[in-house]
Parts: sequence; structure tokens; C-alpha cells
Amino acid sequence: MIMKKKVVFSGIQPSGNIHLGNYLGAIRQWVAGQDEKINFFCVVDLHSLTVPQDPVQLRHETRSLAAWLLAAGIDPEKSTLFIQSHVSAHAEGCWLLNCVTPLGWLQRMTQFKDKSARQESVLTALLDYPVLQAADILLYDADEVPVGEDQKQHIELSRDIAQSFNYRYEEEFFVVPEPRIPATGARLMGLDDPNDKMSKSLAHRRGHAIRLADDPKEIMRSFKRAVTDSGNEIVFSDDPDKAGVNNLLGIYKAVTGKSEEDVLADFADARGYGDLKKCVAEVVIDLLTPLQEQHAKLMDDSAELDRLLALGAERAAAVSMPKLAQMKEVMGLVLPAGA
Ligand code: ATP
Ligand code: LTN
Repeated sequence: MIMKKKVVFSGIQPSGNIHLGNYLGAIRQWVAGQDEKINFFCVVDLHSLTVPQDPVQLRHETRSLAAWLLAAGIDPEKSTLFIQSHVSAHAEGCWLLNCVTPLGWLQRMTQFKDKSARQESVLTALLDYPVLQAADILLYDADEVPVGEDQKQHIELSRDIAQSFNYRYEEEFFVVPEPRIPATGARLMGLDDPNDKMSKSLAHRRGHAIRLADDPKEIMRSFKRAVTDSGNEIVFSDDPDKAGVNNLLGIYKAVTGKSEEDVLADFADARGYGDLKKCVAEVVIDLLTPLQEQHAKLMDDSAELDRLLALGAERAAAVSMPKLAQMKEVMGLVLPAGA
């Protein structure tokens, strides 16, 4: 029996300051799974517009993020890499899915509650953010969505939206997607405050995030300044007081791929947290240096980058535009003659 290849979809916002959490929580999984599955990776620029953006900056960040994904090992021969706004099915699909999504589902989303609490004026699009995300995923009949822990609730909502549509219009119309969350690195915490998730939107805080673009000195400085506790015990722990040390060990474990036992053995002779911080910084610098070199090369050849993205958009549209037409049809819209 021929097994159908699984379809993978994931996205990342070009909100600037891409960081180690994005890499270890999401992008690394995308790269690792490229051979066995059919993959779509999307720079979700429309999602970034849910909070105010400077237009010139957004355009730059969108290209730069695509270059980071390629530098991290996304292979355009194996995966479809594209910019969300290049494929109009996403915005249109979002509208159609809005018409099967109760408002209460969106008001309950913790990301919406957090982000809206931080702003004076909240845009309608911020509330609708997870419906656009559902359109991204469902238009490709994705089976799996590799993301960090914080996206679990949004993927569950995509499942609910798929089921709501299938129930209302046609059984099994949409594949109901599964989140894929890594065992380590799924939730890196801020180095300046281990109670906050490491996040692009907090990366303006000094020493909060390790950005993929940070130079070795900056990386070393951020780790040296990382908030820990007043003790000296280097252990994995879910005690809130030890959250800083736990985060540093988690980063070391995720970067090196070692077991907890081997990680602790590496620090058995450490003289306090200073040694721990230095070692973690060193493995992160070794990880990021080649990525940074590759990113710089890609950014120097913007014509090639744009060519790859146009190719990706064409391939993505070939899958999602027909699915969108099917959606319109089952929902009772009149398709234009010849469609
Ligand atoms: P923003 O602050 O702009 O919302 P973000 O840092 O949360 O940005 P996203 O673009 O929302 O990043 O997320 C891209 C991917 O990175 C998602 O799969 C998300 O789950 C993952 N991710 C984000 N932050 C972390 C983190 N601290 N640890 C692990 N994974 C993360
Ligand atoms: N909301 C996601 C980004 C995102 C996404 C997607 C992730 C937009 N569309 C589709 C997975 C699948 C985030 O990481 N903040």
C-alpha cells in the first residue's frame, strides 16, 4: 500500500529580532523534517500587521526573515518557502473561516488577552489573528504543525474551526491538524526575567533575548547578565526560584542534544553559575556563527532571494488557490465562469 506523504505547515512573523527561542522551538524542527514530508513554511507578514508596523522596516524584516530560514537550512528544493501576502488565498480563506468561527472562541485566546492588555488601542485584526492562522494551515490540508509550546492553543482553535466547517458544510472537507511540539526547547524564557517567554516583542529589553543576529560579544554579555538565584546548585528544577538556572540548562540541552544526565555531568565541576553561563554562551555562539555568515551572503543577493520567494509563492498558490475555490463552492458562492 502506498502511504500518502504527510503535509507540514508552519509560519513565523517578520516582527524583527528573530531569536534563539524561535530557532530551537520551531525552525530547527522544520529543517529536520524536510526529507520525509511535504513542507510549507510561511513568513506571515499579514499576521505582523495585527500590531502597528513601520512599512519600510516590515519590508526589510520580511526579506531578512526569509534569509534566516534559508540560512538555518530550509532547502527550497525540498520545502516551499513563501511570503503569506504573495498568496491571496490566505486573506480570503480567513474571511470565509470567520463565517464559521464564534466570537467567543477568539476572546478566550490567551495570546489575545496578553497582547491586547499591553496596548492602548487594539486592532480588530489582533482578535482575528488565529483565524488567519487557521486559514494558513487548513488551505494546505496540513497534517502537522511544528510550533513552540505557546502556539498550542492556536492550533487547537484551528482544529475546532476545521471541525466546525466540516460539520456545517462537508464531512472531511478539511484535514484536522495536529500540533508538533519539541521535547526540548519548546519554551525558552527571557534571560532578563525567566518568568517571561523569550519573545521578539520583548527583545528591546536589554539582555532579554539572544537574537540570531547578535555577535559573540553580545551573546556572552547577555548570558553573563542572565538572572539566576542566590544559590549555587546547578540542577534541572521546576521550582520558580530556580527558573533562571533551569532555563540556561534547557538551552544547553537543546543546543547540544545531550541527555539531562550528560548535561549535569558537564557541569559537575563547575565553580558556580559563572561557569555555567560561559559554557552555555559558547555553545550558542558556535551554533549561530555559521548561520550568521550564511544570512549575510543571502542578504547580499536580493535578486536571488526574491526569485526563490516568487517560486515558493507559485508552488503554494498551486495548492491553496484550488482549495479556496472548493471552499467557496461548498459555501454556496457563485464561482466566476471558467473557474
Ligand atoms: P512575537 O513576540 O512577535 O509574538 P514570538 O517571539 O512569540 O514573536 P512568533 O513569530 O510568534 O515569535 O513565533 C514563531 C515560532 O517560534 C512559533 O512556532 C513559536 O511557538 C516559537 N517560539 C516563539 N517564542 C518561543 C520561545 N520562547 N521558546 C520556544 N519557541 C518559541
Ligand atoms: N501565530 C504563529 C505564527 C503563525 C503560524 C501559522 C504558525 C501564523 N500562521 C500557521 C503555524 C502555522 C506564531 O508563531 N506566533
